[in-house]
Amino acid sequence: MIRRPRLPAPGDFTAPSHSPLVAARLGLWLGVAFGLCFVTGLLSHYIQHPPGWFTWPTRPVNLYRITQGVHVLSGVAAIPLLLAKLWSVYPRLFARPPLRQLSRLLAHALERICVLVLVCAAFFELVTGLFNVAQSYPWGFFFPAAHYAVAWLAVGALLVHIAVKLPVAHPALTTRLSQADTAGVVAPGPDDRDMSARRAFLRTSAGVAGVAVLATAGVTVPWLRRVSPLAWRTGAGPQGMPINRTADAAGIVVPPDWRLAIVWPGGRHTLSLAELAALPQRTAELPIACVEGWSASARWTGVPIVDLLRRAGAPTSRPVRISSLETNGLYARSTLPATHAGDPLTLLALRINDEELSPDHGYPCRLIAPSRPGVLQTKWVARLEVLT
Ligand SMILES: Nc1nc2c(c(=O)[nH]1)N[C@H]1C(S)=C(S)[C@@H](COP(=O)(O)O)O[C@H]1N2
Ligand SMILES: [Mo]
Repeated sequence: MIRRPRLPAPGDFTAPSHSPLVAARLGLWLGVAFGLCFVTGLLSHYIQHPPGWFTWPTRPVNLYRITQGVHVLSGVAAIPLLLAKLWSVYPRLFARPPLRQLSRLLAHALERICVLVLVCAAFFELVTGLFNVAQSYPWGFFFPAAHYAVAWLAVGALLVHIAVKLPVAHPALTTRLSQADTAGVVAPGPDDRDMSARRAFLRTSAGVAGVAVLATAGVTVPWLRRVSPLAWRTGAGPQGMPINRTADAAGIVVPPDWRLAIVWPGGRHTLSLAELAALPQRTAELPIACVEGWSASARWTGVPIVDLLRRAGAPTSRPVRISSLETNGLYARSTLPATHAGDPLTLLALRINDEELSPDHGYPCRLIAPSRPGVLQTKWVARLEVLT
């Protein structure tokens, strides 16, 4: 007899990992990872595009290094957790829609659309983020803008999803997975075997997430570098520091009569490199913390921006725009908020690790400020402009 082929139903999938007990726990871990990733990502966005109400502290000097490290690592941890969660719940795809009752059908459809948006947005964020860590942009859109916009989609869909699933997730989370631990007094029954299979699945998922984090963490945690195959950037590069954009790639030609210009409403002052080098210098250990996740620390020596402004007679409690010799790069300019401009550790650096800056690190001088994204540490500086 030939059986008519039929679509499977959720009940046909009998692996113990297809269980709300597993899905809810993975969901909780994913919620934590996504939450950390979203908050740290939002911070990074606001630091680069500050709304009027936003200020970012200059201390500890490694603050941005830490928040951006958390951003990249929580994103990396979310990848295996998301795959495990999808494996756990995919039989639900075959649940029959409740066709009889319009209101239930609508609720079902809305829930499905929300899950679809959530999964697509989450994959988009994790995949584009991973490519960004690898500094590869095999697409036509501008990564930061797209990554930021889709983050809101993901978080909106996530909140709706949590609200809808709470009635299932809450009892699932409060049911212990270890009831079967009767220390071998009675032979384990089928339910006990399911429970230990679920525990093993969860342990494996957490383990894979942990390995993925360790494999990436060396980009930002120096002592993990030896165990991190993905930490290929940190430590490489001239003068012991990685380079994102070389002087050649940026088309930098330093004119022989280069002078730093300091301008403010109603005033202007210029200095040659020799004059800058003759001013009192300050040395500080500060990190470059790239938004892509790699970071590395160096000893920088230069003149605090606040001292330069004071000597020139310019106002010091204002934001300062830093412009470079670069004519058409995305990061040719940056703005120091007033808090950073006034901090004595915000340097116009002339030296790195006791050597003159190499062309790739920003010769003749570069900005280096505490707790600031790498993209805003402008190299090849030509002009400081005090804004009103
Ligand atoms: N003018 C200019 N400054 C720049 C950049 C740039 O492209 N142009 N890249 C920035 C980025 S993305 C980073 S991470 C740091 C890297 O500094 P480094 O090459 O000295 O390590 O420089 C920043 N300064
Ligand atoms: Mo960067």
